[in-house]
Amino acid sequence: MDFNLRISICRVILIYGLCFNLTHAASLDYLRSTLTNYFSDTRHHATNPKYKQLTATFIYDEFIRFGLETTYQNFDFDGVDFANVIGVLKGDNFGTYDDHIIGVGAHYDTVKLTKGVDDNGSGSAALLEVVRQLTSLKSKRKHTVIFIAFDREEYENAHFDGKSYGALGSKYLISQWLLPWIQKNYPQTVGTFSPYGIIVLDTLMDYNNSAMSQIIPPDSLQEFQQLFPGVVKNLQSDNLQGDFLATIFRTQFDSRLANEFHQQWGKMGRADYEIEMFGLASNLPDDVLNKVADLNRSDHINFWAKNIPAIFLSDSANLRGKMQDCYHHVCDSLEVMLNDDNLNFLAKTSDTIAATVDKLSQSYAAVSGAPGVGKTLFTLMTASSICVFLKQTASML
Ligand SMILES: *[C@@H]1O[C@H](CO)[C@@H](O)[C@H](O)[C@H]1NC(C)=O
Ligand SMILES: *[C@@H]1O[C@H](CO)[C@@H](O)[C@H](O)[C@H]1NC(C)=O
Ligand SMILES: CC(=O)N[C@H]1CO[C@H](CO)[C@@H](O)[C@@H]1O
Repeated sequence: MDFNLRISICRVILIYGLCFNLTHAASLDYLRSTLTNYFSDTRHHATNPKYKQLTATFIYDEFIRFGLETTYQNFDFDGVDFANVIGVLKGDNFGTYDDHIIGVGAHYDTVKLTKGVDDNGSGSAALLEVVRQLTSLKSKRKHTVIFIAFDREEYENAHFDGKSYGALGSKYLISQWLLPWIQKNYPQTVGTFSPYGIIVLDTLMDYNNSAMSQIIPPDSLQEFQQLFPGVVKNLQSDNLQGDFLATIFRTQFDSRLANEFHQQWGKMGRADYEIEMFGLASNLPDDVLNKVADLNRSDHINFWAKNIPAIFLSDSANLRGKMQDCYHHVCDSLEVMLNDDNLNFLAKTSDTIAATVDKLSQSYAAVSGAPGVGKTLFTLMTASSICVFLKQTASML
C-alpha cells in the first residue's frame, strides 16, 4: 500500500473518530471515575465521616485544579461541623450591576445508610463535569459563574424542636456567604442586581424507558393535571416512561434560565433522552402546592425563599424505576445505577448545563490565540459537516 494512501486512510479513521465523539462534549470517563471513586459510598457525618471528608476534599481540589477561586464555607449545626465548597469563575462584569451571576449547585452529602450514587452523587459529578468543560475552553466571559457543592441537604430525623431541617447547606450558604459576599463585592447603591439564578441538580441520572416506570403520585394526579396539563398528557401518551429530565421552575421568576436550558437541551441530540418542563404559576393556593410538595425537595427552595431565581433538575427520585426501591437505601449504588444509559443521560444533562451557562455568561474567545469557543465551534461545525457527508456516503454504499 502506498504511503499517501495510508495517510489518507488514517485521516478518514481520525475524522470518523471525531464523528463518534461529537454526540457529546461530556467526558464519560470523567463522570464514571468521579462517581466510582468519590460518590459510591455513604457521605454522612455520623455514619461515614471519613469518606465524606474525602469527597469534600476531592471537590475542593478539583475546583482549584480547574482554576476556580475556591473556598470552604464552614457552618455549625447542633455542634457538628459542616462545609459547603464554593468555586467562583469571575466574569469581566464582576463587581458591577451588569454582572448577571449564574450558579450551578448540587449537594454532596447523603442520608445515613445509602450509597448515594444517584442521590446525589449524580448531581455532584455533573457539577464537576460542567466546571471541567467550561474551564477547558479557556475562553473568557462577561458574567460571573459560581459553583457550589452543598453540604447537609439531607436530614432524616425529626429535630427536637419538631421543625424540618433539610437543605440546610444552601440556607447557610445564602445567609452566611452569598449575601455578605454580594454586599462586599457589589457595593453600588444605584441600579438593580439581577442574577440569572442558580441551576440546582439533585438525583438526576436514573433513566428508564420501560412503560410504567414513571409514577405520578395517584393522590395528587388531579393537581399535577391542573398545574401541568401538557406534561401529564405527554407522559400518559408515552406509557409513563421514566425517560425524561424534570425541570422545575416558577414561570414568573425563573423563565430566563429555564427557557435557555430547554432550548439548549433540544440542540444536544439523543432525542430519546427527553425533558419535561414543570412551570409553576404564581399565587397558587397552598392546598394545591402541598399536594405537589415533591417539587420542593431540594436546595432551590432556599433561593426561591430569598427571591433568587432557581431551577431544579431531577429524575424525580423515588417516583421512577429502580429508585422506587433504592431511594435513600443501600442499593442507590454503583452496581444498580452505573450503566451506559444512565451515564449518557447524565452526560446530556451536563452538556446542556455547560452550554446554558456558557451562553448566558457570554463567553468569548480569549485574544491570546488560545482555542476559544469560536474556534472550537468552527472545528465542530467543520467536523459535523464532514460527518454528515460521511454518513450519506456510507448509506449510499
Ligand atoms: C413549596 O414551595 C413553595 C414556594 O416556596 C411554597 O409556597 C410552598 O408552600 C411549598 N410547599 C410545601 C409543601 O412545602
Ligand atoms: C425500569 O423500571 C422498572 C420499574 O418500573 C424496573 O423494574 C426496571 O429494572 C428498570 N430498568 C432499568 C434499566 O433501570
Ligand atoms: C431530588 C431528590 O429526591 N433529592 C433528595 C435529596 O435528599 C433530600 C433529603 O433527604 C431529599 O429530601 C430529596 O428528596
